[in-house]
Order: sequence, then structure tokens, then C-alpha cells
Amino acid sequence: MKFSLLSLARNAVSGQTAGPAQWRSPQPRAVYDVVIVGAGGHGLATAYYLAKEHGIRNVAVLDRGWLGGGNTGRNTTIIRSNYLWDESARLYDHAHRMWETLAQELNYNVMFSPRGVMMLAHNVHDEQVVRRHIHANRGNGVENEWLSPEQAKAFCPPLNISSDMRYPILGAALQRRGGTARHDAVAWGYARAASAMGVDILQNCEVQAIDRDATGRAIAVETSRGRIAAGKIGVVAAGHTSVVMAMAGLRMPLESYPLQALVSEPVKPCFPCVVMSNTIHAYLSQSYKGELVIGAGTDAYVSYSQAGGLHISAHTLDAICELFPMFRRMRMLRNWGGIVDVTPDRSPVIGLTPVPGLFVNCGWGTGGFKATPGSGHVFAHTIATGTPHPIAAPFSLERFRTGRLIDEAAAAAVAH
Ligand code: FAD
Ligand code: PYC
Repeated sequence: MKFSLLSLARNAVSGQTAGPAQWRSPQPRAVYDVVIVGAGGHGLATAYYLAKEHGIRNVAVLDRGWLGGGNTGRNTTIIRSNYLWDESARLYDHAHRMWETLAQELNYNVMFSPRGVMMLAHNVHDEQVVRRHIHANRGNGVENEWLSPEQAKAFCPPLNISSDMRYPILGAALQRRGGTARHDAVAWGYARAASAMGVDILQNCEVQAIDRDATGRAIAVETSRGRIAAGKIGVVAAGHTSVVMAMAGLRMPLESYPLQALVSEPVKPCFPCVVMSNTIHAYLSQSYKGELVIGAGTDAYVSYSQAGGLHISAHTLDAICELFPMFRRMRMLRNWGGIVDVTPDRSPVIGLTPVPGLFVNCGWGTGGFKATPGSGHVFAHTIATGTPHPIAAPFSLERFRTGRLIDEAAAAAVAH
């Protein structure tokens, strides 16, 4: 390996600062109509749409750390909607369409960049899976196309398509309107816009218990900043959902894993699109700052450690050097991990829970950034009306009892 592992310094987060102080961070009120647990992109988007579309402004978003400091500020920002099943196509494409106007909606530049997402096929099995997804996507009106190795190289010139490489390229799926956005800007944009409508965003406010009344209804959260009563509570605490839901006596069908990413030193623009290889666990794009943004795989074991095994990143860099030989001498600047929560069918849970007054949005695993606007939009509807949004309805917790699963393991991008 030619890349410099010694230069690979671990940072707590992906290099961003906590952002401009343009939102209100007041003392908690005693009572809110809705309390959202988790100020990641999904929680903040939920608060924004509660205020904007449902007129519910007496809302608090609580985070034990700082807003956007969870997976929202740690991911590799890939946006696409090439999932397999009809239910997923509706959910992810709803979100994908919202990205196209999100900067105007929030009056905040989220740097959405639809530069094309290409998924590589390295063997016959990959090709069959990819082609199946292309057909399914097209049937759902989600554009996706097959490229030969030569067409893939024309779209992404740094790609090595020689036949004697360790991971030969048999072709690729291309979603042209897939791309990236600036992850922390998404959190800041939703936070500022929600705050302007009266939403309170309470940082350093850890939820430590959920209180229920004699009927079993969730009525308040006990936090590190005191007790806060709530008409309704929405839990959007990716990676730690099981811990929070256990406070209300619920056991969730989730496992938590570390997932890593890293960035290189910044260089001039040289990489035109997003390339993903699910088989060999390498995901690559170039940020506007010039850094190569690289996604690695999950650890093999459940854990709440935000580091992850160094061998996982080393394997990914090995694969990147094979796929893109011109990056062999790049130095890596930062490496970090996030904790993702994964359901048995690799699809999220959005909806009601057996505890009245308590709602949950979780299980996005390795792929929820792309869903942020759509997730917040349908979850706000679900909380406001007490009825699942039609797009969210198939993603109920109930499906793990009925067996009506939505298996997206092959589309989830990162094998786990
Ligand atoms: P988060 O942003 O994690 O927010 C949850 C918040 O809950 C956190 O801020 C946390 O502090 C808070 N919290 C937890 N417990 C408590 C408590 N007790 N009290 C109060 N607050 C609490 N997705 C993609 O679509 N594309 C990608 O390219 C991609 N790459 C990824 C790469 C990595 C390395 C990682 C880690 C994830 C990646 N993802 C990707 C997944 C994506 O980041 C997540 O699915 C998404 O950001 C989840 O958003 P969220 O708002 O639900 O969670
Ligand atoms: O969901 O596209 C994705 C993704 C890529 C890397 C991690 N998640």
C-alpha cells in the first residue's frame, strides 16, 4: 500500500466546526407540544416540517451533544434513490426530489451536487443484482442505466478497467441525478429555518428517562437540563435509538455498528462523480474543498465505539488504490466513525410505537443521509396527525411482527 497510514489521524468528527450560531439555544420551556430527541438532520427536518406544514411551533429538539454532531456530520453525503422495492422507491425518491429545491426552501446553500452516482459490478453476481435494480428502478419511474466498462471509464476517467486487476469491472449502474450535498449545511439549514419559526434547539441536553402516566402514555422526558413535559415525543437518535426507546420499556429490532469514513489532503478537482463499490467496500467522491471523501465498511461486531477498526479503513484504501491507481500517493488527513443502527431488513422504521404519544424514526443504517428531507417530511406528518404518512406506512415497527419486510440489503450500499 502506497498511501500513508501514518498520516491517518483520527478526529472526532469530519472536520467541521459547530457552525454559525444562528439558531435559538434558550432555556428549556416547561412544556412543549412536541419534543424531538436527536438534533441530527432527520430530527431537525422533522421539527422544520412540523412548524412549516402543520403549524406546530411549540417544538423542542434535544441533543445530548451539538446539532449535526452525530451521523449527519459524519457521513460521506451520497444521495441516490436506486433502491429495489416499490415502497423504498417511493420513500427515497420523495427525498431525492426534495434535495433538488432544498437550498431554496431553506434559503441556505446545502451544496446539492447531482454529479452522478455510479455503482460498480465486479463479478457475475454483482452484474445480475445491479441489472435487477435497474429494471426495478425504471419500473418505478426512477432513472438508472447500465454502462459497459468503457462507458463507465468515459464517465469517470480515473477508473481502472484493465482486465487483469484484482477486482475487474464488468460494468456499472449509473443514476445521473444522484450526487452529494454538504452534510453539516443540511443540519444548519434546517436548524436555522426551524428556529426562525419558533422551534427551540437544546444542545447538551441528554435524554435520560421517558416518563409515562398511569395509562402508559409518554408524557415527559427527564434530561440533563431538567424535566420537559411533552404532548408527543419523537425519537430520532440514530445509533442510540435502542437505548432511548428502552427508557419507555420498548425493545427495538436494531443492532448498532461503527461505520467509518475518511478524507484525503485537498487537491485540485480531479474526480467528476461518485463511485461506489458495494462488493469491495469503497465509496469515493471529491468535496468542493478538494478532499477525496472515502467511505469504508462497518465493523463486524456490534459496538458503540465511534472509532471502528483501523483494518476496515486500510482495506478500503487498498481497494481505492486498485480501482484508481492515480490515488496511490494521496495522503489521508482525517478518519472518523459514526454509530449506525441497522434493522433486520436494512430498511428504516418510521411511525407509531406501542406506547401512546411516542413515535420513532430510526434504522436508517448506513444510508439515511440521502433520505433526510423526505424522512423529516413524512415523520412530521405522522407525528402531527397521529397517522402514518402514506409513504411511511410500510415502514412501521409492526412489519417485524407481520413479516412484511422490505429487504434492501443489496441496495444499502455497505454490506453488513
Ligand atoms: P444523527 O445525525 O446521528 O442524529 C441523532 C442525534 O441523536 C445525534 O446528534 C445524537 O447526539 C442524538 N442523541 C442520541 N442519544 C441521545 C439522547 N439520549 N439524548 C439526546 N440526544 C441523543 N447515508 C447516506 O445516505 N449516504 C452516505 O454516503 C452515508 N455515509 C455514511 C458514512 C458514515 C461514516 C456514517 C457513520 C453514516 C453514513 N450514512 C450515509 C448514514 C447517515 O449518516 C445516517 O443514516 C443519517 O445521518 C442519520 O441521521 P439522523 O439525523 O437520524 O442521525
Ligand atoms: O447509502 O449510498 C449510501 C452510502 C454510501 C456509503 C455509505 N452509505
